[in-house]
Amino acid sequence: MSAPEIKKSILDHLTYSIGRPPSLASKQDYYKALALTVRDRLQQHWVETVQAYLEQDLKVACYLSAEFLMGPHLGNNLLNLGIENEVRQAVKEMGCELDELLAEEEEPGLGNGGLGRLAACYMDSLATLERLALGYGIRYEFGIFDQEIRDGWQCEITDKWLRSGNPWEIAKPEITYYVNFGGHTEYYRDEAGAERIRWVPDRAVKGMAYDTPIQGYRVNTCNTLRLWSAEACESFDFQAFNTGDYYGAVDDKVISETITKVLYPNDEPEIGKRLRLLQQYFFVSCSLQDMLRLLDAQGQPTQRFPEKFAVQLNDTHPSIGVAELMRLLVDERRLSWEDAWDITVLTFGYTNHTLLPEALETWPLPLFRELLPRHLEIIYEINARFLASVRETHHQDDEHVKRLSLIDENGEKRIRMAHLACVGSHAINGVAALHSELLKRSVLKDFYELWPERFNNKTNGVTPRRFMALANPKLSELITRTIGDGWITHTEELRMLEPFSEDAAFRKEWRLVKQSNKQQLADYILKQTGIELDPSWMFDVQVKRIHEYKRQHLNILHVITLYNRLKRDPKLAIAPRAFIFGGKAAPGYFIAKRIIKLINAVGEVVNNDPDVNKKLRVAFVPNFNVQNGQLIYPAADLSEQISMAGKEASGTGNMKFTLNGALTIGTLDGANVEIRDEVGEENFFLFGLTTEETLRLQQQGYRPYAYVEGNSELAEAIRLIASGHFSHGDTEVFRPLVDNLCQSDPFLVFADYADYIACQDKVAGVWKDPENWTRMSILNTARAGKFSSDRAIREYCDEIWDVRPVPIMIKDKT
Ligand code: NTF
Repeated sequence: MSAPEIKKSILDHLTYSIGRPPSLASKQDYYKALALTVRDRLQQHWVETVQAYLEQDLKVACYLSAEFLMGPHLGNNLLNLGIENEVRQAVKEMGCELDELLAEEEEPGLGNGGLGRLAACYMDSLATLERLALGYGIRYEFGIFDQEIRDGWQCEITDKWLRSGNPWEIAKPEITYYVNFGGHTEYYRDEAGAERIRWVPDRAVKGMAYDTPIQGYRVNTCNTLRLWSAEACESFDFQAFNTGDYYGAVDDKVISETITKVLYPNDEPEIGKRLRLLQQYFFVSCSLQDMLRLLDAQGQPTQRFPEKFAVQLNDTHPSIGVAELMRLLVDERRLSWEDAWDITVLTFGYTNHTLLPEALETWPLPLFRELLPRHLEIIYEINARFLASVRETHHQDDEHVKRLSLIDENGEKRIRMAHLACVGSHAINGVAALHSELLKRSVLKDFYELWPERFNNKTNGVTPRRFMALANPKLSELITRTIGDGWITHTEELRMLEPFSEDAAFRKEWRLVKQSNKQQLADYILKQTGIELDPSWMFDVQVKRIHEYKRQHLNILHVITLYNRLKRDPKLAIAPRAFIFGGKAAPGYFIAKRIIKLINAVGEVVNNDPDVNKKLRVAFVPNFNVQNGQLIYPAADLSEQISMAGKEASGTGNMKFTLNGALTIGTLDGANVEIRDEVGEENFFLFGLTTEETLRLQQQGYRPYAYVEGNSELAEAIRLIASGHFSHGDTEVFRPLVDNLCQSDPFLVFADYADYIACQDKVAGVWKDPENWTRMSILNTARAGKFSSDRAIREYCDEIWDVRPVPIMIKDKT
């Protein structure tokens, strides 16, 4: 597509789609006209992709996820289509700057963090690797809240991402499904006189599809992200209306539409929320009905379902799908239980994303019975058959059987969704080598002993398109100029950079790129926070959800330690550092919100004290999201991956930093272990207890206060926080945090403190030798190829889904 063609299309869209004469058009209008121009192009590819699917007997990967954290579409689509230069020129001729139009896009924040962003990276890789795929999820009207910082505290602002419309989605009013809730079940006799069960629901909502095209990088494959939006079945209950109950009539509509209103802003699920269960069932039912419709449309028998669809459960959120597919096959399609079960297990795969016991989803039985009475019966039946087979073939004792049961009978009875997912899937995986091992040893041990062959590891990955080529154009240009552009789809080729780590001229260029990225971030931070950062300082960055297990408070204890050292001796020669934090806390997470306040409070003191602010600064970047993440990762020198060992399933931010040449300070947790293996231990700053050591320490009876007594720097830091030094004398505000650490410290912050500080001192030493630091930085990028989501998706496709590449030809280019 040439610049003149693009220009014409934009002008056409201004006239015909938006209805504004160019002289009156705003930046937002131009952005939309450009987005529609790009979307037209995607649609051509999309139509060809769907055509290939219809003509050939192909298998599709269906990724079921309650979250898709896509980030802005425009820049990514221009990159993947390879038309950025043409578009830049075209809009320039119309008096616009492309960067200004890019800034007009509201990011669709339909996810909390790692889990939702992983789904987005996987969609990019599936299309780029020319694998047919459907992403199925929820079209939340309000995504993750926008975070503002007021007086150091997090404030949550509703995310109205749809307020100016969404040019990337196409509503498909013809693709709708009914989803039932509530009511009861009853026996009846079918035509043949056989006794069957039917569900008599007392409510229904309609789910409508909104499709977003997902374009692969420089290929013709364009897949679909299909998000479901809930609508009332009829806008009015006419009977209620006629009897004069106007508000009652609208009520049903309001309740129905509530289902897809808002994303739950917790990265670790909270238990027992009724609307959350409704959301999960709603999108899963729509998605499975959609697959069955696609199967029918191709004239395929139901038995072939697993040959046509591989359905991956992104955590347990969609795991009700196991019971729903059984219901659709047994109740609606009248398959035998045994046939339906074979189909179900062959179809599903389950990915676990967390070991935190409080995050394992369970639903109270009464709630389940009220909303999904038929599914409860189905789950009972699955459980009965499962436990019978366990008793029979594995001779398990009662205790064992109890532990495996889909129903937790300790206290209030609850359905264990992870157990349902395990029983209903032929493949079960964790998201990093360590995590997959720990799964087998802890939360899923009993299932592993039953079916070791179902367990496997799929280490996470991130897309190098968005997180390198798009986010870091300068580094990408340098790399491409040096080793060619093959790395964008074959990140293992980054290895070719290794010898250049010994090339002083190359190192200088590498440093200049980093410097320029840091300047850009410093400009952004100044604008957002008023805090000035010097790009010649070390940028020490921790961005991720705020969570105790991720230990942002360990990081801030290091800041306070340096502050104390400088206060004691203002002439102390320490390497100047900017500490950059970012991340949202769940609105109801009391301690996490106080950690944000503490970071800002320490920042206020440090940044305004002339004794220290020439060597230390602290900035909290508000509203960390995909968009500003793309500014942050390329500007980091040091990546903080300091979770307590055994708690972070994988992490994916760690990979984004490494690919962009940051060095990591980290524990042996999640994918850090594999990052260190790849880049070499000499290029990684390791500290902290191992998983085994943390378990041992906690078994022995961990006494956090002993560490305070044994370490004067730690004691001083804690004393300062407690004394109100960072809170204008207020000794109450951080008391819950300090008490929690001193009395229980569930994530061993104190136990790891001394080793962390020692390691940070080592970091500072290495930083003093810029040539060596740069050498290590280059080697980090060069050896991080494994962490591309292309590698991860190839493994899923080859080892779990059996989904092959299908090159798409564009037949008629007019
Ligand atoms: C997250 N899990 C983990 O906490 C991260 O370590 C991991 O990188 C991502 O998943 C992606 O695999 C969750 O968000 C959840 F919901 F499972 F707790």
